[in-house]
Formats: sequence, C-alpha cells, structure tokens
Amino acid sequence: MSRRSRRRPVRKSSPMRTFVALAAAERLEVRTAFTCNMPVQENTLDPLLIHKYENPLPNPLDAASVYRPSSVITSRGVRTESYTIGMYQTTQDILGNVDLMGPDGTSVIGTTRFQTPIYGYGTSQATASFPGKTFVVPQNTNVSVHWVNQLGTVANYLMNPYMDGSDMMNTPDMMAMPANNGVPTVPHLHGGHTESASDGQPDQWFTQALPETVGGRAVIDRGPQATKANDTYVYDPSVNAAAHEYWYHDHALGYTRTNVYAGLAGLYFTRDGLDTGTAANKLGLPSGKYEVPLMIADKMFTPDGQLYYPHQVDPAGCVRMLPEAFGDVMTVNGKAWPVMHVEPRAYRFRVLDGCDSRFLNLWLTRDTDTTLAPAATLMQVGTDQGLLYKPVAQQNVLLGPGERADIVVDFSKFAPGTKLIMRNDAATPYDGGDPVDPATTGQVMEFIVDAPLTRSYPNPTLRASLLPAAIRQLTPTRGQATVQVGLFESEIEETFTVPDTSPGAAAGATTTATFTAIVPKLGTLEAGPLDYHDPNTESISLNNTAVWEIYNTTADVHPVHLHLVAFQVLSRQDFTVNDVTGAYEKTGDVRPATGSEVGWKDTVKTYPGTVTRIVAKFDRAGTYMWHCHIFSHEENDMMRPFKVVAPVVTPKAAALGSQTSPSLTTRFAMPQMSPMSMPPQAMAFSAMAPMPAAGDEGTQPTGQRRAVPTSSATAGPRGANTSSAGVLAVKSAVKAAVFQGLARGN
Ligand SMILES: [Cu+2]
Repeated sequence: MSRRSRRRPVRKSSPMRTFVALAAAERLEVRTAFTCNMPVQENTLDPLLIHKYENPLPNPLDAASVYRPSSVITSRGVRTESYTIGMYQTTQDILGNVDLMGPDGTSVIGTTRFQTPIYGYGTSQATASFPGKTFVVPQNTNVSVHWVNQLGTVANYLMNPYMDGSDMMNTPDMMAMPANNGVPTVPHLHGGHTESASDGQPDQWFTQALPETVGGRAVIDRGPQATKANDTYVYDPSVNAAAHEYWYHDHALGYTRTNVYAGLAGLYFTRDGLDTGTAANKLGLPSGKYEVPLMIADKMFTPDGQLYYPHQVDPAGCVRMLPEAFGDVMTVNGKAWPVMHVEPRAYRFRVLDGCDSRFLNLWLTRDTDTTLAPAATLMQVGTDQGLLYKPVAQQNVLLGPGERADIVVDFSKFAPGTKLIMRNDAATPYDGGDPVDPATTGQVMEFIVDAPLTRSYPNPTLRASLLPAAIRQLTPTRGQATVQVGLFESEIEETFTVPDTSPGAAAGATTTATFTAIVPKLGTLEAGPLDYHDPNTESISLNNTAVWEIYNTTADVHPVHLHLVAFQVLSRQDFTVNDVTGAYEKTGDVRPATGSEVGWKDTVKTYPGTVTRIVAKFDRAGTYMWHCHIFSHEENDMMRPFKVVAPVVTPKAAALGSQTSPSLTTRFAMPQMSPMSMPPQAMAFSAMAPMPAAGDEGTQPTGQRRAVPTSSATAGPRGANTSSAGVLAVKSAVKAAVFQGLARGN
C-alpha cells in the first residue's frame, strides 16, 4: 500500500501512452551483482499501534516557537534582522503513546514512547526541532540568516541505511559528493523572491566544517554553485513584499528528500499592514492563538520508533529509491495524529502539504458520522503567495506537496464537546493510484470543540473582500516567447548478472535479473526529457513577463514549483501527441483558473494530458530552478534550471553564470510584484478571457528528441559493492560527471 515498485496501469486510455512509450527504456545497463553490504531494514511500526488524538497540537506561531533575531538594525528606514540557525541531529517525541505488544505478538501489555532521532533547524542542538522554529517577519525587512551545518558525516547519516551514495539514485549525477563525506545541506526559502546566490539551489550545498582527511584542517565542502563563502543568505525586502506563508526546507542535491524527511523544514511568515497577525487587522482574520499553521507530513517508522524511509531493493540486494515515497503515519507540526481543543469560534489555519509525495484532499467530518460528510465550511482566504481577493467557500481543500492553503474554519456552530476529524482521501500517487487507508492515512488530526470561549477576544467577522482591489492579470511582454516545457516519465532497465540459485544449477553459475526504475524528468517539447545537469534551455529576459506552458505527458498529477517568482495560473487545456508527426496538439476547451487558484501561486498542479499555463514577471537576473515538488520526483530527476538574463552582461558576470547580485540599493529600487501594488482599477483575472497562446500552432516534431546530449553517458560503476573503496570509486566517477555537466555550460 505504501510503496510502489511498479508502474501502475495508466488510469484511462490516454493518447499520452504512445509518447510515454517513446520516452521509455532510456538506457540499458548491465551490472554485476557484487554483494551489497547495506543492511536492509524491512520491519516497520504498525501505525495502528499509535494512539490517535492524544498528542496536543503544537502551534508554530506560539512565541516560544518563533525565532528571535540575534540583532535588529534600522538604517535609512530599512529594518535588518540577523539570525544564526543551525541544522542539528536531535530527538523528538513524534509518536506519543504507542501500544506495547506482549511476547505473543497479539496482546497489548501497555504503552511505550519513543524519542525519534531527527534532523532539526534551531539556534542550538537543545532547541532544534521538526518543524524548525518559525520566522515571523514584518514587511520591508531585510533578513540575513547565517546557516550552520552541524550534521557531521554521511557515515552517521540519520537516514542510513537508506542513503548509501549514488547507488540509490537512478540518475547518478543527482547526488552531491563532498570530498570529506559531510552531510550536504542547503536551505531554500520556498516562495522567496530571492537573489540566486541565496536561493539554496541543489548545487549550492555545503557541509559541516570537517577536519580534512589529509592535513587535519577543518574545511567546509561546498557544491559547485555555492557562492556564499560564509553561508549567510539574504532574504531581502522584495522577498516579503506582502503577507504570505512561505516555508524553508533543505534542497541539497540528492539529499533533499531524505534531509526534509528527517525534519529539515520550517515556516516563514511575513506580516503587512492588512494581514497584521494581530487582533487589530481589519480583515476579520483570526489571530493570536486562533491562527495556527498546520504542516502536514506523512512518515514511516521502524518498530523501535526511528524514521523509516521507504525504498526498493534491486537484484544486487542494494537499496534504491522509489518513484514516490508514501508514509503510513500522518504528522501535523511534528506530532502523529494530534488533537486540538478549540473554542466555539473562528480559527485561521495556515495549511502546508509538507509530504514527500502525498497529495492531501482535506475536509472535516464529525467523528460519529460514518458517511464522512463534510461538517464544516473551509473558507479559503489565501494561497501560496498571500491573500485571495475574496474568500472562497469550499468543503474540501486539495494540496500537492509544497502548496499552501490559508483557511478559516468557524467552530461556533458546533455544540460543546463536538469532535471533528480532518480527513484525507487523495490517492497515492495522485490521482489514479492506491486509495488511502481510512484507519491511517485517511485521517490527519482531530478538533474538539470544548475550550471555554474567551470573551475578551471577540469573534471577528471575515471581510467579503480581503484586498483593496482584485488581482489584475499580468500582461506578457511583447516579443517574449512562450516557454514551452514538458513533464515526462521514462523507465530505465538494468540487467544484473546474479548467482543462479535455481535447482540443479552448477556451482558458480550465473543468470541475469532485470531491474526497472521509473525516472520522471522535465524537458522541452523539442528535446523531450532532459537531465537536471543538461545545459539550460529556458532563458527569459530580465523584467519580462512570460507565459509558461507546461505539458504533462505522464499519468500522474505533478505539483510544479518555480523558484523566484509569484505566478498566476491562467488556464488548462487537454492536448494529444500526434501519432504521425509527434506534434503536441491542444484540444478541447480552455479552462481558466477559478476559485482559490485566482491568486498568487508558486506551485501549481499539472494534470495528465493537460497543458497548464501560468504567467509571471521575471524581475531578478540569475539561475533558478523549476521542478516537481514531489521530493522523490525532483531528485529522480524532475528538475531543471531556468535563467533570467539581463540584456547587458559583463564578461565577468557571464563567467559567473549571470548570478549577479544587485546591490541592496538596487534591490530596494526594483519594482515589486505584489497584490498590494496592483492598481485599483484592476479586475479579477478569472473573469477575463484566456489569452491566445503564442505557441498554439507551434507544435514540434518529436523525431529529434534527445538531441541535447545528456550526462547519463557518464554513469559511474553503479551496483558495485558498497565497501568504502567501492563507494569512493563511485563518488569520484559521479563527481566527474557533475563537473562535466557544468563544463557544458549549465
Ligand atoms: Cu512529480
């Protein structure tokens, strides 16, 4: 149920199947099955042993859970907050009470509790936590964070034995290879309008300061794109132009999914004059203890309470990554199936899908209602990048990994003692995969309406309009080409030579075994699927507003995230791939974005056989990432760069890959794109007719697919034994591949 080692059948007859078949079977490798020395942990904790609705829900906006800056300086009217935040290994009681089974394995003889080893962000090891503490930043604040990696070496990696180097990866150069084996990390502020050098991109990773093997001198190893020598990242005021919920999490190459799974994730809120975070806000938004972030993440555990990361095993007996990783325990704010006692009043929930691969379709039911009928309206007031113009009343909220929903729930109509369960029914993978288990992953948390009403804080009435004006649809810059990109899914087949253990086989005889891995990728319509380290194919001129058309040729829904920008979702439309010409042909109605998608987003659900059209202004030069936010997809390897290119580039800047870092003064002078700065005569873009697509007729033959060379030809000796010498050989080969990728101009 929780793992998928084989591609499920395509849900419906789809014209995409032809194309998927074309992209499949990308390469055939032959491996010799050396003994894989990694122990493979297969026992997991039965999630039904975990007591539901006993763990009190922590509030990441409680004062004790919010970072305090180490210094605040105001100069020329600009506030600068400085922080030093580390990444530590610590432990946390995530599960709460767990039934303890007797020796017979069937009778419960008591309960036990576990301290689960985690990685956490914090200002000290003692205070590090999952989720990490919360940033709450006033608008127009310059935030400077010195990030300090304290995670030691990969030999002690928390997610061992599930992380063993590039063997685990299906694309070998998708793995950071630090010379001194430190755990690579790099924090990324998801949603941030951040300079490229502070963006926390996969090849900007850095390690703890470790004594060099030769020389004994402490060194921090850094990825090829790390340009911040002191690992102090700047989130300047343009990051926090208007109130929003961002989140920060690790993004290191090949370690993102496991670092985040281990706990390296936290929240980042900005307040502004409208959404003040106080009772004085004029929008009727609940505040104080009535505003509660919900970071939802599914996990799995070993029987002794350690985090377990789902995997598969190849014919050599080596651990390999799955196309998706689904847990069987739902956590909210770092607690399994928590409970929140609420007053009979309105609450504001800042919901984040922080899962590796799991979509969340959330709604509230009465605990006694076996029909699971929706029992409360989820009034959505905001999305990824801030407030909606008008609240959207919904019975359920659907989120893909990385997406946020800002919702208000009014508990005042419920009788004292009413219990409400937050449920989830999003299939895995979404939306044609396995159903949730109603007893485990179909439940998220519980609300009990039994706290006494605090009469000194009146229940606010939500305003009908939250912004002074509707959000105006961006106009693409004349002459700027539409960016046309695709989501692809290919398979790699590897043939292993393994000992023949069949009856009657001669001693020492060998036979072959085939291993098939699903490799999701991004690419272009012209070139088809490309590797992450292939040369950049998307360039947008600085300050241009560009439309992106994202064609999903796969069978699953993927949440596509663009770094740097806040975008608007324009529309969706079906497409087919012409069997004869290979051309992409749009068909059927253009479906404009509606409801809660009529707002500023940074992550969008792209549906199978559908082209999703978004528009954004690209107002900061540099290299950025766009990727699927299913962490297992982005690392495997559904991630690509894009570049925002200034018209005049000095030779020096060109050599640095256009990673220009404008001076602070320049940054302040840059136009800021935010709902707050929209002219009052703006109109709701949902009401506007969709724009003609610049590339509507521009379909491309696919015969030349993979014209761009990929780095897969440099695959190292994967599948070799995992003794330290073998690992070193693999690492050096992969490292060479990474640098070759850079040399090709990526
Ligand atoms: Cu994906």
